[in-house]
Amino acid sequence: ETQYHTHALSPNQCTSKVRQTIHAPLHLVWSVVRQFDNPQSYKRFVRSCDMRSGHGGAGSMRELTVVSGLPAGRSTERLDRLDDDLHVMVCSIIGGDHKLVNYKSIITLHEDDEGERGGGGACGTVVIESYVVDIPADSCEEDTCLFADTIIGCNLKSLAKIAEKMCFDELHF
Ligand code: A8S
Repeated sequence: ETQYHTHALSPNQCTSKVRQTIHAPLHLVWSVVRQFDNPQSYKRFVRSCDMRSGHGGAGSMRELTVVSGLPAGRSTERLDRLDDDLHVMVCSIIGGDHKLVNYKSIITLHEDDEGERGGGGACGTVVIESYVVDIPADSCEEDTCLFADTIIGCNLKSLAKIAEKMCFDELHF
């Protein structure tokens, strides 16, 4: 679980990790996460996503516009790696009008057999998202990580809700 989440840090950078358990099978969760060209399906702070190059494979670039009320308007992001076998996705933020400079995130999915209820088989997924980012000159490590952790926490909670609904719908309809 931890092998992809060990980052080399420069002195002015910080890193953190957010973990979310989802009561839905890995393939369902991955089907949502892997769509680089459709982040707004679960990231509620994203207003729109325009592809600048590629169609969602490694090397693709997207430009996001963010919903109002946040200290940012847009973000330019690149998909560095998408591994459908290992369930690893690596993205870099390469531009925008926000304070997350040199941001790089890694998201991995893992089958969760703990908490498995008798008979039903494994139906759980653990999502781990970690990142590295520069600490702005006018900020500190604690505030920078709190800001990013809060956004990622919201994203992963929303992802859980959507995947759990997909799982429920698959079983009942
Ligand atoms: C992600 C993670 C983050 C996104 C941040 C941290 C962002 O989209 C928002 C506000 C900002 O100030 C920065 O996986 C930025 O989306 C919601 C525009 C990059």
